[in-house]
Amino acid sequence: MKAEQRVSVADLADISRKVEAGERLTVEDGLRLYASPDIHTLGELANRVRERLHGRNTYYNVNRHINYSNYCVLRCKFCPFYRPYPREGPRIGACPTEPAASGDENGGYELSIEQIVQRAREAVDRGATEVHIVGGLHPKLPFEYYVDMCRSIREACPGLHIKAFTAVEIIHLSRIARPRMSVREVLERLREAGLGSLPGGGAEIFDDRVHDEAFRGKVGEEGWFDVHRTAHELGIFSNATMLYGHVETAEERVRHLIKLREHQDWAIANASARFNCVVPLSFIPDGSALAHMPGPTGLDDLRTLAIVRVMLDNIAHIKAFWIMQTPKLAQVSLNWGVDDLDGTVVYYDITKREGKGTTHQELTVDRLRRMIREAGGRPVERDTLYRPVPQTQAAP
Ligand code: V47
Repeated sequence: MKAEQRVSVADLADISRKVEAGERLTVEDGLRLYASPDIHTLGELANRVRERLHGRNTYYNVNRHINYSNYCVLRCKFCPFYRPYPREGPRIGACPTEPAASGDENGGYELSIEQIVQRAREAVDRGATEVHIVGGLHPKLPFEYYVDMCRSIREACPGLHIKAFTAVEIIHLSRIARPRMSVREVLERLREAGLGSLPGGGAEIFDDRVHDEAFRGKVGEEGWFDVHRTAHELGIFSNATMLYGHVETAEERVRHLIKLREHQDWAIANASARFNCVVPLSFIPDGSALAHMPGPTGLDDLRTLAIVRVMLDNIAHIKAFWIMQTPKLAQVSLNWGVDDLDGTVVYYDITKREGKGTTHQELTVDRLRRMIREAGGRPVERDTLYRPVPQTQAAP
């Protein structure tokens, strides 16, 4: 992404004054922050907002990501995860990366409910408070599979929070349910079965040009907000994401953020739930149809996390998902506006920065706490709804 024009340090004085006074930043302010070489002033501004909200508290969670299947009817150019559904159907043991699952030689797989529950049980045994479950838009699995998934996890692990299904998956479920269901009905059925909240995935960049270039065919802005609006009306909390560093411009990023801010204003005034956090996702080109692109640099990552913090004055938490930003940069970002790290993770199939062959990607609690302390933060284990989790033993 190009910074269209350079802005000098002195030029940020009026933006600093606005942030100090708690005033809202405009699209133009966001663009000037993107164009400024003064990453330090930007970091200070973002930290001022972060400290006003959270002091030095820095949140992390003990969680487990479960990706139930990578079969998907979509072909998003940025996504390295999807696989076409095989004509002859998946076979047990055929997928090299998930040999225990039904799959195929191309790396496609789908997990059974028993396998998902087993992973949830393992997570609880290791202290997890949350499972984060998402997958591709599977062409064959019936609606009952998803309801069964939530119900079976809740029965096996009653205290575990189920954060599952992006807005795009929820719309897919409303289309495959027989008889067809509205988004509201889908959310109500899933909540009855144990769903606790929605993750923020699938938002990408809210812009028609970017949509047509990078994820044509996928539910766009209107559908994404419709699902989150309905969830918030029903009292279901959710998160929001922005996938940055592919074909979008700085202005498209800033306008995306303003749309999230406008929705949050509406939710605070009219609904019983809202966005808990924003998760800026740094594009990883490897293995995607955009593999020729460089992806964001470290400075672009830091700048974006900080800009998200100062633009979104009404969303409590900014989360660095270290899988995307790397643990090292995620740690640095704790002094550039970020107050939350996701998480222990353990396994993640959608993207991987380094090393092939295994989807094991884990940070231990000790390591997360050490990263936070070294950055001058006070580590706080939180649950999905950002309530502190009582510590059973003296944590380091
Ligand atoms: O929706 C796909 C993105 C998302 C790539 O809500 C990619 O707490 C980078 O939404 N490079 C899934 N990103 C992840 C997600 C998420 C992660 C952690 C926490 C939360 C939360 C949500 O990953 C997808 C898509 O936007 N994605 N491909 C890629 N190559």
